[in-house]
Amino acid sequence: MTIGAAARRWITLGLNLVQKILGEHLVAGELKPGAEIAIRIDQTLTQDATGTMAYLQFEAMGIPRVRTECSVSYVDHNTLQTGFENADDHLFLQDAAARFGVWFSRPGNGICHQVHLERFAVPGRTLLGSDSHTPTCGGLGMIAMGAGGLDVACAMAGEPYALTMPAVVRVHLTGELGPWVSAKDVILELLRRETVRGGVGRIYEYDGPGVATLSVPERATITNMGAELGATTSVFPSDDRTREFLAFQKRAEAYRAIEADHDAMYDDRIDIDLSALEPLVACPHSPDAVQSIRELEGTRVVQALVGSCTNSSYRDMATVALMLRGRKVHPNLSAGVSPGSRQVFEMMARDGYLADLISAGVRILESACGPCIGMGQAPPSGGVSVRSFNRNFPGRSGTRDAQVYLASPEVCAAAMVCGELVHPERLGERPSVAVPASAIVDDGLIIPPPADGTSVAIRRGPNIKPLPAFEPIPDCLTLRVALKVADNITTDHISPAGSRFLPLRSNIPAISEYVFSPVDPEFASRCKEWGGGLILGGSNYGQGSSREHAALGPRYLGIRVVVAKSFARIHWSNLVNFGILPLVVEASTYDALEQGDEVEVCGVHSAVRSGGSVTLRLARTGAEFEARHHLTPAQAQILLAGGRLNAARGASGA
Ligand code: MIC
Ligand code: SF4
Repeated sequence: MTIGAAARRWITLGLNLVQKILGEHLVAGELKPGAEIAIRIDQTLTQDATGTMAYLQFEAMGIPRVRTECSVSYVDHNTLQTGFENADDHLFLQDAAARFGVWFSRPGNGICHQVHLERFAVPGRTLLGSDSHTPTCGGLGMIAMGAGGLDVACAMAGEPYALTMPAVVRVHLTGELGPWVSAKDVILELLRRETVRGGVGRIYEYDGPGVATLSVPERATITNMGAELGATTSVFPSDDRTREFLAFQKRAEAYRAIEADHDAMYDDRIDIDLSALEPLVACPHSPDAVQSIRELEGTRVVQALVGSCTNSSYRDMATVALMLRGRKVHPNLSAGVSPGSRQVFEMMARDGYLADLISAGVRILESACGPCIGMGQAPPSGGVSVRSFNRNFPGRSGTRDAQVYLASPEVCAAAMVCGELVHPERLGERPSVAVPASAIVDDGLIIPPPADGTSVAIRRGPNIKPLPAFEPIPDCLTLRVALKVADNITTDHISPAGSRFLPLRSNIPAISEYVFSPVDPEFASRCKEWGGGLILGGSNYGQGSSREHAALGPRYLGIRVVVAKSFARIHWSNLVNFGILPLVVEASTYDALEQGDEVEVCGVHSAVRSGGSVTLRLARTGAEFEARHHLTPAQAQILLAGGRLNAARGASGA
C-alpha cells in the first residue's frame, strides 16, 4: 500500500480505512479532522436531473474531454416523459457524453447508484457524484461522495475536490441479523440514535465481525442512507464478500483487499449488535423519526412500494416476490416495485420472480427512481404509504398530505399482503433466496464514449437554457429577510421534487418560479418585488439532496446571503459555488430577526478575505449581530468572483 507523502508526514499510528484511501488520493492538506484537504477524484457519476447543468458547466470550461479514470452519465430520474422536456434532456446528455468522453447509461438501464455499484465501482478508488446518495458505492470499499453538479464538472475537468476533513467514526458491528431483520434496520437504528444531523462533518467507517455477515448490496443499503445522517460518506472494508460480489458481476479483476489497520485510530465509536436489532420504520416526515414495527402494528396502509437506490438488489426483490408467492395484494392497497437496475430486472424475469409479483397484483414499474422522487405513483390524499426508499420529506411523494413511512422490503411486502403495518413474521418463515453464482451481465444499454468525440454535435431542446451569468457580491448590501424558516429545511422544500418541477431542471428561469413553493408560494414574487434579499434558516439548513437548483434558483431570484444556525454540507458548497454568502449565526440572532426586516451586511469583502466575521445590522432597532462565514481561502475567492465558474474563467483569463 502506498500512502501519499502528505498523509505520511503526520500519521504515525495504524491507519483507518478512510485515511488509507484518502491518503492515496491526497493532493493538499493533512488528514486531520477539521483541516482543509483536496483529493484526486478517480470516477464521477451524474444523473439526468443534475446532469444537464453539470455538462453545461463542463462545456463552459472549454475542456475537450474528461480527465478522470471513468465518468458515467445516467438517465434514471426524469424518465416520466409527460412532455418533450425530459426526452430532450436525454438526447442532450447522450450527445454530451459522447462529446466529452463519458460513458452513457441509457434510460431503462437503472438507477445510477445501483448500476454504478454493479458495473463500475472499484474498491479503494474515489467517486464524486452529482447526487447525494453517491456514498452507496462505499459498500464496495470506495470513498464515494455526493456534490453539486458544478463540483462534479470540476472533478471531470481533473481538478482536485476540496473538502473539510471529516471526523472518522468507527461503527463496530457484532452479531448477525435475525431472520426478519435487514440491512435497512441497521441504518434506521443509526438514524434513530444519531438523527439527520448526527453525521454532519463525519464519515462512518464500518468494522467488526458483523461486517462479514453482510453482502455488498446489504452494505450498500447502509452506506446509501448514511446520506440521511448528513454524513460526508460511509465506507465498508473490501474483503471476501467484496471479492464474491465482484466475481458475481464478472469483474473479479477489479477486486483489491483494503481494510483498516488493527491499531487504527478513530475520532468516535458506535457499537451495534446486529443480533439485537428488530424491524424498524421511519415515520412521517423524517428518516430519523424511527420506531419499532411493533409500536406501529395495525396502521392501515394504502400503498406499498419497493425499489429505489436503497433497496434494489436481486435479493431484496426476490425476497418480496417469495413473500408474495401464491398470495394476493390486499384489496385496499396499491403495491408497486421498481427494480434498481436492468440486471436485477432481467434476473427477476428469468428466475420467475417477476411472474410471482405480477400474479400477486403488484404494479411493475420501470427500472428508475420513479416514485422515490415523485415521478408517478403519488399516494391518495392523506394516504399512508410504506416504501423501501430513503426519504420521506413532506410532499416528496407528490401528495402534500400523504403520510410516508420508510421500512425494509420485508416490512413493505408484509404490508402489501396485510394492508397494514405488521411484523413480517405474520407471513410465517422468512423465505430463503438462492442468489445465483453469477449475475446476468449485459452492458448493452451502456454506451462507451468514442475515442475522439470532438466532432459530436450536441442536440439541445428548447427547454435547455444557457447558464445564467452572476455578478460578484458587493461589499455592502442592504437586504430584506425574504423568508424565515425553521430547522432541518430540506432541498425538497427549497426546490421541490416531483414530476411537475423536475422537467424544468435545465431551465433556471422557469424552475426559479417554484423556489420555496411548498413552504411559501409567494416567495418568488416577493423576491422580485424586493429585488432579492436574504434567507434566514435554522439548523441543518439545506439537508437532503445535492441539487444545486436549491442554490441556483434563489440566486437567480436575487438572494445574496443565507443566514442560518448551521448548514448541510453539500448545500453549503452549492451556495458558495453560485456566489451566495452562507453565514452562521447564534440562535439568539436567529430569534431577533423576522421576515421582512431590513438588514445591512457591510464589509463583506474584507471579512471574506481575512476569515473574519461579518456584522449584520438590523435597521428596525439598530442592533448589531456577528455572523461567521467559515469559507476557506479558495472558497473566499470563488465567492468574491460571484461563483465557481466566474472564478475559473478569471483564473484562465477567459
Ligand atoms: C434525491 O433523492 O433527492 C435526488 C433526486 O436523487 C437528489 C438529486 C436531485 O435532486 O436531482 C439527490 O439525492 O441528490
Ligand atoms: Fe433516485 Fe430516490 Fe435514489 Fe434519489 S434517493 S437517486 S431519487 S432512487
